Amino acid sequence: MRLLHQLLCAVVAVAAFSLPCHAEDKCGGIPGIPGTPGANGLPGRDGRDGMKGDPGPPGPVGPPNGLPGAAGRDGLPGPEGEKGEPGKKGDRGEPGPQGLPASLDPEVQKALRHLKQKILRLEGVLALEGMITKVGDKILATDGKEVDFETTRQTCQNAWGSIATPKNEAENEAILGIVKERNRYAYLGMKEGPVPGDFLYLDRSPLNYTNWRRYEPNGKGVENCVEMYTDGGWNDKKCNQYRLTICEF
Ligand SMILES: [Ca+2]
Repeated sequence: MRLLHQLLCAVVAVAAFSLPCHAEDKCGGIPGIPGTPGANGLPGRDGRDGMKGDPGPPGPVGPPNGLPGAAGRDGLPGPEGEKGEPGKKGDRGEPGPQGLPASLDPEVQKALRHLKQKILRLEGVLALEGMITKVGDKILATDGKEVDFETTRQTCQNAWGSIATPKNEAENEAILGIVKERNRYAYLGMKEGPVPGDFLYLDRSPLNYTNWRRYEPNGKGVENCVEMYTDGGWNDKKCNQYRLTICEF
């Protein structure tokens, strides 16, 4: 160390010596040997944080049977499940306050008038198109098909009506209008009762209007149904013939 110090001093002396001498300088003798370096200063302040380094490699897989991690977030909702069994019927609630009778309730009356008007308009359209015949409170209609008595009865019932049953001359004429237009006989809503020759309405009540043709009914218990001819007269006939379906509503 000492040797290094001496060497350093010599280098400095030679360097200083070799410097050119300017006019203003006092070029004198050989400069002295520099003193020993001072002690180290105090440590400087910490520098700024450096840039973030790259992420390190993933760590090793932990041992099996390790503790489970925290639960993940909820997934998307799954598809809708099947409809469950209906629940049990609840108890009957308390009755509500009594309202006005419909006949006195102006709102109900207004709604009824409105409905009636609409229905009348619809009936007008259907009558105009020849799809219905109005007679009194009844509406008559045909689907144009010819089937046996039982099918006619069922067809009319399925349409929320019943097989055409004339109970006065006006109704008989109205049914006749359809029979003549289609030029097909039609079964009427009546059948022979337990007594041969005694015909009844389908609710088993006695007929209050008839329009038998001459010498009819003559089936004597064999012709249990009644058909209308194209002159409006009635004939008792077997029930398995194909006749025009005419219903009343
Ligand atoms: Ca007959």
